[in-house]
Amino acid sequence: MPALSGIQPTGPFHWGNYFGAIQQYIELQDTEAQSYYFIANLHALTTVRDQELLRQYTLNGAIDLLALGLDPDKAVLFVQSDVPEVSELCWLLLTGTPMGLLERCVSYKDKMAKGIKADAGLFTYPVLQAADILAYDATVVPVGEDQLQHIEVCRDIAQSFNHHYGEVFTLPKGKVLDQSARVPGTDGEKMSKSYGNTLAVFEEEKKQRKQIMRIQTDSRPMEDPKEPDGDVLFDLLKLVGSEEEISEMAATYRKGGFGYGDAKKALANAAERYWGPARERRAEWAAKPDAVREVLAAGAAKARAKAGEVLGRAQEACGVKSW
Ligand code: AQP
Repeated sequence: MPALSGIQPTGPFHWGNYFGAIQQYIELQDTEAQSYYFIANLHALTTVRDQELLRQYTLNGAIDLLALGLDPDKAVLFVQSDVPEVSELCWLLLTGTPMGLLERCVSYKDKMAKGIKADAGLFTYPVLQAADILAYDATVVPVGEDQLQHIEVCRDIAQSFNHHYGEVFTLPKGKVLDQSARVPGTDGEKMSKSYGNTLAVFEEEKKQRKQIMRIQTDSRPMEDPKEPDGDVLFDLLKLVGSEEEISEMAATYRKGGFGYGDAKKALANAAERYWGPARERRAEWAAKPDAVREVLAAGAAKARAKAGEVLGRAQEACGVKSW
């Protein structure tokens, strides 16, 4: 059951990235036959146009994953652009992808609705993503809920290719965690870099505390008892708090008469306890960038070997090889 997932280096990773996806990578590396995780710098090109920044974010993304517990002895960690076979596979898939399939993608439509300028890269993003997944015969794709539709698109593309040319691709399935499939941001919407509502995983303590203190809360009187689930402060506390803290906070919400300021302080304290050790591990990896580059080079070599095999299969099947 090979697992695969990618994450864009478009800025510091946030709680949504971690609890929706990265946490699953760490768990799966101990259970899956082979896991592949990559820094999706080709996808990031649709939003990051500053080459130095993209380089920095790419290396930083790898450092972050290592600090959060990704173990290069158990999982293959690499940078997307180091595996050119995937871009070639993407072209083979693009030629059989109906426009309508991509036009229905919600994440594209959401970005358009928010006034984000679209280019062909953003529009065809799900096809490159399909190539990323199919190139490794991945069966399990750990992601946040926002990506499930893209995995369905990947299955559609693979099925149509298989139907036309024979059984070339393995069909993948998305895997989401019920409790953190859609982590809310500081405004209650889905936490997302492009919405400016993120809490960064490796934020400096004081800054994170300030961001938490500014989280938007509802305007109901503090005296009213409240249902904790669905409240952004409580939902975030459920991710980083201890069991005891969570059940105490739930009881406080239900009783009423408390200040949101206290809930925010409790959340900030729990967050610091949760992220503090990873921040220290991050400093250790950040001090040895060449060791990180070695990990990525070794990962790319393994990834290329597998992607080359699958690309060869696809090329044979559609007649652009052995002519
Ligand atoms: N809020 C979230 N809750 C749960 N999972 C999330 N993911 C992202 N946001 C949430 C998951 O993180 C993985 C990497 O996603 P990505 O490469 O799309 O990362 P991103 O660009 O940082 O995600 P954003 O912030 O949502 O980006 P934009 O604003 O560009 O769309 C994926 O598995 C994703 O599901």
